[in-house]
Amino acid sequence: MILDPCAIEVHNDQLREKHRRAFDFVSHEIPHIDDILEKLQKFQIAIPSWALGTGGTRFGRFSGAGEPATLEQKIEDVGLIHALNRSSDAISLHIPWDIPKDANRLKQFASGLGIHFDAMNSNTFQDQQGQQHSYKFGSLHHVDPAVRQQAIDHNIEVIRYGEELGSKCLSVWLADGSSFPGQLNFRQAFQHTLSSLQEIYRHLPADWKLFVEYKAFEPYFYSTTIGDWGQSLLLTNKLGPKAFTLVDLGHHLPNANIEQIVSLLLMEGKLGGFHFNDSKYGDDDLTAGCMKPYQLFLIFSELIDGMDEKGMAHDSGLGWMIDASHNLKDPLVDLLQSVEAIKIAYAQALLIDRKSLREAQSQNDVVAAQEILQQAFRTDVRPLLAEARLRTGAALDPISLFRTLGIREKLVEERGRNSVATGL
Ligand code: RM4
Ligand code: MN
Ligand code: MN
Repeated sequence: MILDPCAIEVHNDQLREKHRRAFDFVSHEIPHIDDILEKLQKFQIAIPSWALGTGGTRFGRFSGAGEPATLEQKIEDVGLIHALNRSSDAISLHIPWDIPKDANRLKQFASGLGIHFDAMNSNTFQDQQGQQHSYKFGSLHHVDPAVRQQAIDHNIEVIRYGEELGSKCLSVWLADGSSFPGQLNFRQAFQHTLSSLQEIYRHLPADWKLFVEYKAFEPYFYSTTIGDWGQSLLLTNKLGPKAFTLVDLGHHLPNANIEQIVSLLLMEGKLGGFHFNDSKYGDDDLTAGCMKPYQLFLIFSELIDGMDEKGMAHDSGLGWMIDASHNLKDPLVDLLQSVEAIKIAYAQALLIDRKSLREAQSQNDVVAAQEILQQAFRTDVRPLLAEARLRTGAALDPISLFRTLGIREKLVEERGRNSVATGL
């Protein structure tokens, strides 16, 4: 389904007056408003192909209806999100869930919707039918060189698919770990992982990046071979200048200070990108900003501060992506909510009075520092996001338009009740 641009115009006309009042109210208090609006228009967040269908838990999966059953349909779904918010112009594929059969045709189809291909993701956490060696005891860290080689070859194949589609990045997340003390030799597992990644790195095209994602737990329970940012940073430092650490918000132990992690990785020039989501317990993969919006804001505060210091462009300096799973809400609506929450945190962080904050820090004025941060966090920036959308031809209220147009109902009509997306 392709959205008719007239529908957006009609919708915006209905809301324009109300929006104008809200925007005028907030904007005259904000000094560099045009600069902020321009940044908001440019800022894009990629959508993972595996978040477009219904996610499951280990207890069950309650399928939605009208899920995208083919890669074309997944691209079409991202096209719909982007048409509504003009803030999600890329899709991230996971191989082998999304093997492109005719890359040129897919590329053309995607670019017709204003979509390009973000990071490619490899999968060595599941066994595929007909696969020679099992990943039951890991992949790149495995004790058996034949298993490691199979996982290396898979990653090289993923790079090839990505090259055909115009992607510029490989993201590696390993499930490798152990569930019982004594099961693994930690040093050997790390060395195997390093040499396997070095082999993959050798096949990385010159203008590509390699993102190494870490996760503290799951699916194994005792140890994870790339368990935290320190272990990822050790690897990316040893690998070379094209290797970076990827931060997935749900992959930390409870109460980890993620904003501090981000700040130091950025300082070291080793932060590659983000997987946004939110959680109460762990890798819950919930809508970004639904649980801890203040944390998301503090993360963006560090990002902007660190990126500005290095002269990095906010929109293209790092990889911005959602990594979520939708068990209850319509995935498309949930993704719209996530993008909105991420951009709210970004806009609020742009409002921070940096000069006064530095002054407060240098005076050890703890009270002033908190006031400055919370002044920005408590500003309602939603009219700024709406204005940025209006200026790019997106909908003033994407979720209400999604609902009034009955987009999911139309997708169900087209695809049927039982179409199921590949993924977890
Ligand atoms: C993992 C991790 C990866 C993603 C898979 C599906 O927990 O977050 O980024 O590829 O889930
Ligand atoms: Mn992730
Ligand atoms: Mn995850």
